[in-house]
Amino acid sequence: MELPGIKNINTPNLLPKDGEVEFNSHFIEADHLQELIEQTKWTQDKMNMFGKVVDLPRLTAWYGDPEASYTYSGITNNPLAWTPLLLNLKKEIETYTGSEFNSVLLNYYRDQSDHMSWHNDDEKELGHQPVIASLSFGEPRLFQFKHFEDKTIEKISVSTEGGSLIIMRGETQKYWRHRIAKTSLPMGPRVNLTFRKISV
Ligand SMILES: O=C(O)CCC(=O)C(=O)O
Ligand SMILES: [Mn+2]
Repeated sequence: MELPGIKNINTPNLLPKDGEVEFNSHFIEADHLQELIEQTKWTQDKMNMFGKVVDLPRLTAWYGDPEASYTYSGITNNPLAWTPLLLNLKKEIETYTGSEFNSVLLNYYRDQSDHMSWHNDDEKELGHQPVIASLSFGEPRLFQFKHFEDKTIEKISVSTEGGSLIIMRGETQKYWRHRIAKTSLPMGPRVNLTFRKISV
């Protein structure tokens, strides 16, 4: 299912320059939404917003190899041990991408008000030109890219249907920010898995 006004096209590169974002709208047939909601040890993290401590607008969890600890928005995460499902999904994505991952950040967007603001994943633990593979289950949400400097380029939008995969490579994190936009359309749950390789 696509969001109104968005026509998804499978493409080796969504970006016109300065990075690579591969989009595959039907990477996986199986729907693991309920399993992931129920089996994941979700955490409600906090963030600092204009001097106030508030809840992050989504739930998160971090799984991976024991040594793959990671600092994200000022929070240090020690990974939980891989579940069989997460390990299987990791292997499928490794085979498809030809890249290796040692951890996964899970994001649980409970409804339309959960979101993720503009950011780039350029933490030093991810290394130079990281490959980040982002797999989605559940409701489609608007995933957008915005160039850091070149204001003549319009935002690029895809809808992350259940089973779709976005792979960010090359200079993407250096030149582009991305987000999951808030929406006024009523939305059910969505779970997203971003596979990463943390240097240890
Ligand atoms: O939920 C998504 O698709 C995006 C997740 C993301 O950008 C992140 O975890 O850094
Ligand atoms: Mn990100």
